[in-house]
Amino acid sequence: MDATVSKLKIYSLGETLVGSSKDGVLRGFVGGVGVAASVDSGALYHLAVECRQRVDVGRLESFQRRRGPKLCTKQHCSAMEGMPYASFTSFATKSLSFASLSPSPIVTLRQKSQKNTLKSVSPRKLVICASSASSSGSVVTLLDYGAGNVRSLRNAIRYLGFEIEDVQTPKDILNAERLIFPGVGAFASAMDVLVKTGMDEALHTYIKNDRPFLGICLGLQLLFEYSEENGPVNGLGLIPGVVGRFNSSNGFRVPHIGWNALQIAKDSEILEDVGDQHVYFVHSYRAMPSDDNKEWVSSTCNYGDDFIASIRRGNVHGVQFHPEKSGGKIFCVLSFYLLFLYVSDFKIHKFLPVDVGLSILRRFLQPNSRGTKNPTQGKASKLAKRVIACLDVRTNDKGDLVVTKGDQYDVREHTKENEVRNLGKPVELAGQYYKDGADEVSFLNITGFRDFPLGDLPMLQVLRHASENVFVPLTVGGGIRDFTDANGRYYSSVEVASEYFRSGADKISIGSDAVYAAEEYLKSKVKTGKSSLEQISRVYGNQAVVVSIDPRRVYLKSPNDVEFKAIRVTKPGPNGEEYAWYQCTVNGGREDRPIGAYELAKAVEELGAGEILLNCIDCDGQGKGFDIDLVKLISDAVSIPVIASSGAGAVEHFYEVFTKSNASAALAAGIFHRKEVPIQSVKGHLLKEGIEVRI
Ligand code: 1PR
Repeated sequence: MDATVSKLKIYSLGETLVGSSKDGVLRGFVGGVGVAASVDSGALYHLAVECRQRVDVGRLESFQRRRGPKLCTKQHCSAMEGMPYASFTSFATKSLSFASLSPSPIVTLRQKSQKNTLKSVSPRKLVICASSASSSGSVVTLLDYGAGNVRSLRNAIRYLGFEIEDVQTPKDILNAERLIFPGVGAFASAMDVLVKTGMDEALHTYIKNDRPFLGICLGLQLLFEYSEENGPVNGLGLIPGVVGRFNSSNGFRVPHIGWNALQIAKDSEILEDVGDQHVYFVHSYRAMPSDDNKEWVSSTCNYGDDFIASIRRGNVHGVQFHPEKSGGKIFCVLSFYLLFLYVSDFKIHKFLPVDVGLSILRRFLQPNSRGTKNPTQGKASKLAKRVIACLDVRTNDKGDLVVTKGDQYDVREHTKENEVRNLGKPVELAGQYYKDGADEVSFLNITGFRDFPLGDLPMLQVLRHASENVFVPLTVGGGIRDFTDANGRYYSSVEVASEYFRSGADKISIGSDAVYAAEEYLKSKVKTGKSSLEQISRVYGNQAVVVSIDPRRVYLKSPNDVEFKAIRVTKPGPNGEEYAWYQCTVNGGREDRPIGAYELAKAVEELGAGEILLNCIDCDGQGKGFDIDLVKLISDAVSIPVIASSGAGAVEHFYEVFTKSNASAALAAGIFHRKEVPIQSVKGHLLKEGIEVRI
């Protein structure tokens, strides 16, 4: 028996529990459930702790499925330092005999000699010794100037077990032990805030003093001399160079959205575990490597030209990509020990997976953590085609928020009850698709056009919960528009979008309101700047705004029969028609509008859309493949990325859409929900056929 256990690392939360024991009972003050290792004795514990904090039933359930504790050696234990929680759960199978967690109490953990059983202890007998925040090594300072969504980053940091302290004043920057600056929004407004608050000077001093710093995306760009974004606008001037816009004239779509490969230029330390795996980028501006800044550049990425993907000098790091969104698996040597602990027959044949992006963050947060010495060599070489899982969400007749899926947008069962088809729970499915390798997860609140999204708190809750465990981009759509509620309170579309971003969305998707905006724009040829699309993309950047198009095919005898763009279709219509145009609809396909998908796509690109989600009502839920004619038409018409959607029924359909059109991503719903085709089979097939995907 361990007579004394002074320090426990709790990996689910990563919080350090400081406790002591004369009788084998560990005492502490943390919340959550997880796995713990005693740093003193090398003993491994399973741990359930709840203390004045919300019980996360989902986690609790998964915890209870885990295998019971075993002893491990000191060596194993120290090797576990820095391991993310995800690694512990993968091989967990067996149930623990745990006393139930009552709503109020504290620690329920006891180690007994040899048997290592865990026992519930009455809270009365326990002494709270320390809060996790008292361990300064686990605190990171975040410079969030409130211009956008940094919830994903917060979630990722917490997931890795770190506490966050927010910068309130320039002094907080100077006092930070470790500072993360996740720049979001536009360059000019970010610089404006920094200058007005005096944080620019504090950042200068902090970085000049080689204090631990990680700038993400705009947080990297701001270190350069100036940016061409709405400028030129002066930056912090710490790194020689200019931030300029990608050039879309050479056929590369802007924004650069998706998973691209890094070329490591020098020892970057934080990228050590990554090798040449894909990481997630979403941006329209970038800095270029030059002789003047080459001492800084630690990796580049190619997208038309080589641009700076990361910098490093001493303790100062910056990444253009998003580690917090670059979930995905690498195999970590350290996991060997854990596997040893959890696999009873000791047949160890492979290493456990660790999230790519999170390992980058972890290396910054915990520089001495040990990862794999020789990064696993992936096959990443260029921008990967994305595979997206889509969850159409709505309230069913019982009032529960469910994932549903229609056939040609009809989501009701054709039974007497005519109920809404229920294919699962949104948060669970999103988590599952993340684990299965989805490159993005989209939530479409399909009744958002009639229900006010800010009144739809369950949907916001879904986002909040999903974003805690999903470390790839989350898009949410439905009901994004200006709104006046029953009390006469007016909400702008930016407020609605902001609430979605705050709740965990990385991108928002606009359907009906974008159609009205495009119609207006085409009529007047004037950009009023007042549409939801224009306003949201101005505040959050166009890379954060997707326009979802719901067109329906209308066959024609002649292309001249309509004023909108018509094409010769591959398969003639029911009466032998050789042409069709694609008529846009609003309100979930319920209302046809006088505008074609082609005209709409071009208009919304001009109005500030960063990406198009291209559905097709005819193909939706049919499983017969994407409408290649439509996807080709739209992906050739615009220079922003296009996501092909509707109709996927087999792995071959993904190959077809990527080889016959310029789609950047393909989205499916039904086949994933019904478990007919796993995401990994889609990716496996694409890889086999020579199409680069993130593995
Ligand atoms: O108009 O801004 O409120 O946004 C509403 C959003 O909800 C739009 O993006 C619209 O596409 C979506 N929506 C509205 N009604 C429905 C419906 O199905 N009744 N779903 C709906 C659209 C289409 C796809 C679907 C693919 C793939 N769903 O997202 O997931 O077709 O399906 P498949 O792989 O099974 O074929 P606003």
